[in-house]
Amino acid sequence: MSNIVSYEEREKNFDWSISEKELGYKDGDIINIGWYCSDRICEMGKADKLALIWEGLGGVEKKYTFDDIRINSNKFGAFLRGLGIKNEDRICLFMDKIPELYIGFLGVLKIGAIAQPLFSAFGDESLHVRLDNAETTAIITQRKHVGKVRKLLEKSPYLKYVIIVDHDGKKPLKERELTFDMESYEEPKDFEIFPTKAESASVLHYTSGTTGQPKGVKHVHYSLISQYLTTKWVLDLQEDDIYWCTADPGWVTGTSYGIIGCWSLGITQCVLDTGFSATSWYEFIQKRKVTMWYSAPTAIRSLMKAGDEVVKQYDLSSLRHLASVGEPLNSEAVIWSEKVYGIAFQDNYWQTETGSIMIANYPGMKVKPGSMGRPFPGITAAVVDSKTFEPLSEPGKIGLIAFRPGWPAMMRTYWENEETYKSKFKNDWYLPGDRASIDKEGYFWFVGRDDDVINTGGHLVSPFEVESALLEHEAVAESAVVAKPDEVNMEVVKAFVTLKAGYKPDDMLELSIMNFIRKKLSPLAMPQEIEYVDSLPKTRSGKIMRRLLHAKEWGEEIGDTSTLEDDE
Ligand code: 6R9
Repeated sequence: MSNIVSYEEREKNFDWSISEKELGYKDGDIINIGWYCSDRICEMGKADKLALIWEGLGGVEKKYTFDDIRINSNKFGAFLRGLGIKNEDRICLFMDKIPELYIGFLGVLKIGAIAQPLFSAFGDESLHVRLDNAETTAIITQRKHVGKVRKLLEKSPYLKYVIIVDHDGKKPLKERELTFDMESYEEPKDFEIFPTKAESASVLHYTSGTTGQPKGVKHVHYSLISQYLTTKWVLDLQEDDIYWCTADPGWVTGTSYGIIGCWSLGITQCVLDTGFSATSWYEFIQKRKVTMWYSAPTAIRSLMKAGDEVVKQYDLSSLRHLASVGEPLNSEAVIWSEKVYGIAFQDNYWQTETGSIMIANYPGMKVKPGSMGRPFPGITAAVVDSKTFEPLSEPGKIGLIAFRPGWPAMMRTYWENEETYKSKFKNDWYLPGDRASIDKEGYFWFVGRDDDVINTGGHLVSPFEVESALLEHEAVAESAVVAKPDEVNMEVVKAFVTLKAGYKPDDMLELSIMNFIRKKLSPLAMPQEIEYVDSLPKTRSGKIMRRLLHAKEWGEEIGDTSTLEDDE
């Protein structure tokens, strides 16, 4: 049955209770995402339906039905409970995109604990600040990543357990390390799901801001109400779809839509746990007969670069609907995708903090290439003046994107940082920190971020975090980090550094600094260029003027420099 109804029709009588009814939820009921994504689907008669088709390096394949997902997430839950882990304890999932990541996520939620997924590409420093902030009790990981965890054990007394899901018994375990084998662990009898309620914490995702350490965005089980309905309407998932969300669950797209949305609808999804290449992606779509594909602009631009010819070598006729999120999707990419795949990528906009899609193009709506689309029904969105926070009524005027709080998946706070959370609200609007304009027909057009956060290939990198890490390099005296333009990733990290006396500004040192950041933080946070300078532009109060360096990189007007330290 098609989900397609016109935008106007849906907008007219919208109420979130539409979603609650479909999920059989009433105010005050128990609501547990783990149960909704597995047990409930089995109870609906889909126990034997495939939930996950997983493919790793060399074409290795694993398949799980919804009943397998139910049983294995119960095993995870029982194992963690056996260790004394209770509801609200933070449990970090630090794995590649292996089945244990997806299933373990539900297991953590089933015991009422809080899932804290982190990219397995993170270095020990990135990992440490996030575990430290959440005072995480246990980390679930793979052999290949244990080395990074061992580095931070000494300074992480709260971290009681390091759980390895693929231990082969060869190397001895160290302090606090345990093994858990999902397949061979005995199925628990009478496993009881923790009776979480709407406001019980579910997921803690870390996101980067301009200043300060990364913030832990706290979500609750009630977020399901938004995630379910946006998946159904925007991603348009239907009973026989084969869905492919290319996002890693270390990123909110990989949990809200790579686990919760699709499985709460009982849809089969496939996961490819190998690096990116145009041929391997097309081959995957052809082999798995993917019908719905949710990806990101950087990947689409890389596919564009690979060219039209390679597309013709594969049968991609299974594709029915394509969507994109994370960065601006330029109209060229929309038009190109329509040309080569016969259907266009449809853009949507949201954030870690919003928990679910807020502005979107979707089936049943006229799509305008280059626009993010219109607010999801039930979402009150505006563009407001940056000083008065009053909505700008004139079409085409640029202002700050603003949402009226109250949709189910909205974050409930930043972990241990209520002050910053509060600072995101002005005049009863939640401000996501982006600029846009709205046209006559109510379509939103993205303009840019309102802060210095770098969006590289859809991943937010804090200049502050990179600058702090740079200062730990023996040769660096001072640093300033900005975005520089890049054809594929839109933006990449660039660092300006001044050196300590005795260090030569040469290529060897540049490589050494780059590698230092890659290992400490992540490959994405690694500067793609280091520019040596004698001094950095600063304000009179001593703040580095990143804006000035940014403007130079982008060939923009420099603007007001009245507070600059060494202006004449
Ligand atoms: C889901 C996700 C959020 C930030 C957001 C904005 C940018 C997201 C976009 C987009 C232009 C789009 N962003 N979608 N910019 N067009 N369709 O991306 O979450 O990692 O928290 O990033 O990404 O700047 O504020 P998150």
